[in-house]
Amino acid sequence: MKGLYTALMCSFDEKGNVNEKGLREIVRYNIDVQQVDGLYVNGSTGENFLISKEQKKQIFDVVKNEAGDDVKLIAQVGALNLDEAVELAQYVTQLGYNAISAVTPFYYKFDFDEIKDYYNAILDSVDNDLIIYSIPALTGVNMNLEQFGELFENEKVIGVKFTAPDFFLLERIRHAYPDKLIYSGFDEMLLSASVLNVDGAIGSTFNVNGKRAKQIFELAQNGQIEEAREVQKVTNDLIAEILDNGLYPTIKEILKYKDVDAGFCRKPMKSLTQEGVTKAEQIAERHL
Ligand code: NAY
Repeated sequence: MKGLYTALMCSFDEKGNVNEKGLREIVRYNIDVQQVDGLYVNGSTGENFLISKEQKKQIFDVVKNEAGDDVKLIAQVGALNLDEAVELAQYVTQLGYNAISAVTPFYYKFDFDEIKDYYNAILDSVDNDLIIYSIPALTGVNMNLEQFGELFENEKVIGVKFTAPDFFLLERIRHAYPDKLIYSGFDEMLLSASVLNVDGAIGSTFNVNGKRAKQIFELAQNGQIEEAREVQKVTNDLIAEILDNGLYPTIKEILKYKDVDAGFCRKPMKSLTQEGVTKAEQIAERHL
């Protein structure tokens, strides 16, 4: 399960329905052109928190059907409605997803016992491995080393998708749990995380910049830090412009520029203005 995973985008039509043909194109582009090791399906980048349970299932179906066994597949099933999370965990396990992942429960400021119960409920319902999805900037949930350790006691919890700029905590987790998988979550910090010996990364910008991300990761693993720093610099020139223009809609426009039918974002996420679309195309021309 090690390696580079794209946090997969989903193509929606103007009404917010899943555009299955477009989604298949995004899957193929990631596998065939970006050559990533796997896909992380229905994460933040997949606009997971803006879609219905039925749409989540539809996306899980289409991605598995298109990807087959070409690459590893991780299904993000976490939801505030725990029944839904359990149902989705069972659904993707039957479909043959290699692992599940679940975001820490958010919004109600759950205490750690409640967070632990949430993960145990999901884990007890399926025969599959789980990767914790930690993204404190969006969830407000900050777990410390001991709390990660408590969750790791369950051997079905095989790792964490660590989307935070806290390299002190990352180093402590790496040192304390050498057998757990750590995936770096911020693409602009991939080199720094790779130096700390993470097992892989999961990123939104890999949809369009996966090849370079893999270079950064592999160069760092080989100890070629100078070269890795140069590729991270070029990557960050790209990421800075994407963030400035609007993260997900800009990645979609870049995909469209590459003839991949990435469609629209779900409301209330806004679409780019014509000026924004032109900017996205210029970003693609200059950096990709
Ligand atoms: C997800 O579930 O899609 C992710 O969390 C992937 C990680 C991304 N985080 C978010 C919130 O989109 O790739 C990162 C991020 O977009 C990138 O580093 C730019 O900041």
